[in-house]
Amino acid sequence: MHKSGFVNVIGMPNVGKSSLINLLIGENLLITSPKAQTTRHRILGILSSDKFQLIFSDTPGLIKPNYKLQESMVNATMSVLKDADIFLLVIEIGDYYNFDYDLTKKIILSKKPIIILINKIDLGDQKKLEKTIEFWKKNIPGSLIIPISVKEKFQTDSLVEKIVELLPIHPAYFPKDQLTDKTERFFVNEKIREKILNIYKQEIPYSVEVKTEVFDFKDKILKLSSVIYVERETQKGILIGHNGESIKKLGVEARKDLENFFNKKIHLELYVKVNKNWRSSSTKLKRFGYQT
Ligand SMILES: Nc1nc2c(ncn2[C@@H]2O[C@H](COP(=O)(O)OP(=O)(O)OP(=O)(O)O)[C@@H](O)[C@H]2O)c(=O)[nH]1
Ligand SMILES: [Mg+2]
Repeated sequence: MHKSGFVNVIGMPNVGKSSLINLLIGENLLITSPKAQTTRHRILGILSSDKFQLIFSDTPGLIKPNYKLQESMVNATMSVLKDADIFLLVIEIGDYYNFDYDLTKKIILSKKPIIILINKIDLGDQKKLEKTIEFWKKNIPGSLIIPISVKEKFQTDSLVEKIVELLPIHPAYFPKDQLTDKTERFFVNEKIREKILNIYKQEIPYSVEVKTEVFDFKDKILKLSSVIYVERETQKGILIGHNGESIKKLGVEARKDLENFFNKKIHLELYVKVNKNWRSSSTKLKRFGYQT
């Protein structure tokens, strides 16, 4: 008996969706950061064994869109309604919000199984946790609620088993050694963007898009050349920094991370270019691989 299905993960920004999937698939695949709106695409993370295949979908956090890029992020998240076998709704301890008009309401109406994961319980006390459980139990009756801490790996070991129980009997959808639906180049872009989220402040991380132009494995070295696009000339200056110090730091950190990710020696070149208001142009977003 083989089980397989689409496990679609949704929740507000920054609640730990990507961190959770990385932990469950046992790979540092998806980028994470303390800043909201880290994830911009729907990305699959696949966990296979002899007996099952779980196809997790990471999604951008639920937001009200203000510009075209955010509209595309919302569309990416909405697409989980079409193919889910089960939903994981990730909540942060202490989060009570009105979900009447958002995707949460739609997933309830879909009648698919929902597991509500109350994450980051290492940040709260018992009283806060009880209040959070009470709210979600009342608002989404009949769903399984599990308090977890991805950071401390609390109650996460048994999660895979619980998800498998709820999945249909079905053959694998993907080859058993496949980890994701995205390309290696995509993850180079993402890892560089992750470092930008960590290093730069204010609007910079939200104004950049990374595109890897060269991905070439030769003489045991993976040669990468990536362009960081910003929206305005002033942002280019900030990215490069005084005497190029900021971009140098970015290059060093990104290279280290990419060497771990690909398990290869890496030569990384970074360029910064202005692509005026790319976040607000459907044509430009499409060229960067966003669905608009
Ligand atoms: N204290 C604590 N921090 C956590 C836990 N799980 C995740 N985090 C942190 O929360 C932050 C956000 O995690 P992400 O996995 O990027 O969150 P996300 O829901 O994917 O965020 P978006 O992609 O922006 O929607 C990161 O700094 C994580 O390290 C947890 O259990 N406890
Ligand atoms: Mg994320």
